[in-house]
Amino acid sequence: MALFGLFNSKKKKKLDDGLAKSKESLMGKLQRAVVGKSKVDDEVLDKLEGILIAADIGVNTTLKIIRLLEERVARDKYVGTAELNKILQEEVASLLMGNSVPDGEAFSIDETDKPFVIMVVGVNGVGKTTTIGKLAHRFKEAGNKVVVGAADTFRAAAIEQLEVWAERVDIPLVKQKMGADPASVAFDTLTSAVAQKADVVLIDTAGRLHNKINLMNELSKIKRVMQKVVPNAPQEVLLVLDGSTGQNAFEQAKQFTAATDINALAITKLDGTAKGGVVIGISDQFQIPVKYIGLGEGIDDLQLFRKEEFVESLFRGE
Ligand SMILES: Nc1nc2c(ncn2[C@@H]2O[C@H](COP(=O)(O)OP(=O)(O)OP(=O)(O)O)[C@@H](O)[C@H]2O)c(=O)[nH]1
Ligand SMILES: [Mg+2]
Repeated sequence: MALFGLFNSKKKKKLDDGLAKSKESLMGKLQRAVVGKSKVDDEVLDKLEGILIAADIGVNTTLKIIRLLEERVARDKYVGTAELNKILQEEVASLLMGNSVPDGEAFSIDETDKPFVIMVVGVNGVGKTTTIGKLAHRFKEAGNKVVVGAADTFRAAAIEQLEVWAERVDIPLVKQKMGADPASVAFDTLTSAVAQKADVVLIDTAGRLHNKINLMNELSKIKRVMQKVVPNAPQEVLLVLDGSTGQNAFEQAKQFTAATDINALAITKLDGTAKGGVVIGISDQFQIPVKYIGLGEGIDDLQLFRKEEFVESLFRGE
């Protein structure tokens, strides 16, 4: 139990440290908004609206939050500004969809669903390859046999980068030459995974095709070809978004989810940005769950997204 506690407090510290900039910016503004005010009134809520929008939470989600707070103020008659942080935490957490899965469950694969294939997609530079490295590590630590496939054949460096991660995690990688057909690499990877009785397969894809139609066609082709080997693959299509781009990440989520069957989201680079609020907007506005968050470039810098912890870390007043 002690070890478990230590592990959890380390994780919490990583989350708090990662979100520090977002929190500082938010808290500073919140404090200024309530200076000289003892009660949450229309004027405070009006300022809060501007603050939440500026924190990249997005207009629609911000309006929902303000409405919840208005209801709360009307219900409780008197809400002191000292309680604002706490109430904000409660209302934002209540807004977000989905339940958090325990780490143990999140990284264990159902016997009947092996190999579990995760195809990782997203525009260039968002953190796909890094997220694959971190995920491979988590799945391996949970006792799974993991294989990665270098289906981003667009540039040699992309294959090499994934190779570095595969070596670091100590798992097999399937690749072909630069410029090879990505669908063919994915096919080889699944064939090899089945032969090795692998539990989890992670497929890296390119983000930089000439245009969106080409990219979407290529992703469909990779899927179709994988299904020749594993009929229900890919069980997960993970869209990676760069959280530090704020509303741009939101736009990418919109475009990708409209064009492909995405069923999980990862939001990276939340460390060192003040735009962490974007996770709340994305989590609220899309039916697809935010599953993972990236809090750094290192192998241990990936966490499952837990809404209560996240909201607490962002809004907790010191
Ligand atoms: N600070 C920080 N950096 C990250 C995180 N995730 C990825 N990066 C960095 O972002 C840069 C791009 O990451 P990649 O994993 O190469 O992104 P990609 O989507 O595979 O990029 P392409 O293959 O070029 O499309 C690298 O320098 C990573 O180290 C994160 O959570 N935090
Ligand atoms: Mg990459």
